[in-house]
Amino acid sequence: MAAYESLNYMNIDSLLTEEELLVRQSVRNFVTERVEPLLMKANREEKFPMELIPAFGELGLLGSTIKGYGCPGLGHVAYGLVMQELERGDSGIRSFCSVQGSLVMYPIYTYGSEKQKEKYLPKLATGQLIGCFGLTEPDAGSNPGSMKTKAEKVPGGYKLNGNKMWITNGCVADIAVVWAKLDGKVRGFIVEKDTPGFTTTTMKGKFSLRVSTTSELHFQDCVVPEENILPGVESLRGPLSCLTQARYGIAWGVIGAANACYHTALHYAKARTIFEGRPLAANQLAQAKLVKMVQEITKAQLLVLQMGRIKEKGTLHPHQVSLGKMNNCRMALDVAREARDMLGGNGIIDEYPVIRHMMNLETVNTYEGTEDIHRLVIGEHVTGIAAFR
Ligand code: TGC
Ligand code: FAD
Repeated sequence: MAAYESLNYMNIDSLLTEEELLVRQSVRNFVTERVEPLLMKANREEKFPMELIPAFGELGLLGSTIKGYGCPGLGHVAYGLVMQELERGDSGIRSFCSVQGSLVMYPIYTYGSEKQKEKYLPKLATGQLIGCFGLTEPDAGSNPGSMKTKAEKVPGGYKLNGNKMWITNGCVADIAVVWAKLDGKVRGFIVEKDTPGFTTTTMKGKFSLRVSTTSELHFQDCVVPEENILPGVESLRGPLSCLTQARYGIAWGVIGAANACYHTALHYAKARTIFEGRPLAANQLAQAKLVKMVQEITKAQLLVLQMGRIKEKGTLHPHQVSLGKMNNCRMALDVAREARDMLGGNGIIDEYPVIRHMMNLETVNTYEGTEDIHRLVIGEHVTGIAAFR
C-alpha cells in the first residue's frame, strides 16, 4: 500500500500555516510509526494500547489548546489537525485524547478552582493521570438533564449515589469528572479512583471502538471532599459546554478515518484486477464511488476549517458545532461503508483498516449527541422551536 497522504483536492493545505502543517506532520509520523503497528492486536483483544500514553503527553496531544499548566496552547485549527491524524489511526485513539482534553481538562480549566487546576492539569497533560467523564446514565443518554445521580451535602463534602454508563476510560481512569444533581442543579465533581463507594465495571462485547475502554461507574454513598466540587458552574451548561469542545474535535477527527478509508479504497481499486484483467479503478461505477468520497471529504474539510477559524476568533456557536459533527460523522460513515464495499471480501478482514473504521464510526455517529439530536439542535436554531419533547 502506498504511503498515506491526506486528500488535498482543493489545495486546502495552502490555507494552513507553517506551524499547523508541522503539527500535522509530526502527529502523522507518530501515528504511522507508533500507533498503526499496534492497532490490529489492540482491536482483536479489545484493549487500549496503554504504552502510547506517555508519548501522547510528550507530543502535547492532551489538553492541546489549554494555555499554561504544562499544556502547549495550540490554536484550534492545529488541534483539529491533531484529532484528524489520530483518528486516521483509530477513533478509539482519538477518543482517548478527546476525553482527556475536552471532557476532563477543559471542565477543570474552565470551572475548577486554582487549587484543582494546579493539582490535576499538569499531570493530566503528561498522561501521568488519566481522566474520564461521567454524564450518561442507563436511562439518560440523549437527555442528560434527566439524570438520576444525586449529590447530597454532608459534613466535609458531598455524598454521591447513582450509576453512569458508557464511560470511555472509566476503568483505567485515576479521576472521574462526574455530573450529578445537588439540590436539583447539575454540578461537577472530581472523584479520585480509590474513593470509598466508587467502583467501575468494564463493558465487554462491543463490535465498535474496541480499541477504547468503555465502563460503567457506580457510586454508593461515595463521599468526595468539599474541595472536589467544580465551583464555576451550576447547570447542565457545564457538561454541555464540554461536549461542544469534544464535538468540535470529532468533526475534524472523522475526516481522518474517512481519508484512511478513501486512501485504502483508491489504492486497492488501482491494484485489484477484475473482469479480463482490468483494474477495478478503470470501471466507471468504481470511479463514481471514489469521486463521491473525494467530493464529500473535500466539503467536510472546508467545513471544519471555517469552524476552526471562527473558533479562533471566539465566535463559533454550539449549533454550528452540531452541524459539523452531524455532517462529518455521517460523511465518514458513508465513505467507510462505500470503501468496505469496494474491497469486496477483503473489506471484512482486519488486514485492511476499513472495516475497523466503519465499525468505529457507528459509535462516533452516536456518542457526543446522536445524529438525530444534532439535527434537532439545528432544527431548533433555524425554527426557534425545540422539538426534543
Ligand atoms: P437546554 O435547556 O437546551 O440547555 C441547558 C443549558 O445548557 C446550555 N447549552 C449549551 N452550552 C454549551 N454547549 C452546548 N452544546 C449547549 N447546549 C445547551 C443552554 O444554554 C442552557 O444554559 P443555561 O445557562 O441557561 O442553564 O438543555 P436540554 O436539557 O433541553 O438539552 C438539550 C440537548 C438535547 C441538545 C442536550 O441535552 C444534548 O446535547 N444531548 C445529547 C447528549 C450528549 O451528547 N451526550 C454525550 C455524552 S459524553 C460522550 O458521549 C463522550 S464520548 C467520548 C469519546 O470521545 O470517547
Ligand atoms: P438514546 O438516547 O436512548 O437514543 C436512542 C435513539 O433514539 C437514537 O437513535 C437517538 O437519536 C433517538 N432519539 C433520542 N432522543 C430523540 C428525540 N428527542 N427525537 C427523536 N429521536 C430521538 N457518555 C459519557 O457520558 N461519557 C463517555 O465517555 C461516553 N463514551 C461513550 C463511548 C461509547 C463507545 C459509546 C457507545 C457511548 C459513549 N457515551 C459516553 C454515551 C453516549 O453519549 C450516548 O450513548 C449517546 O448520547 C446516546 O444515548 P443513548 O445511548 O442512551 O441513546
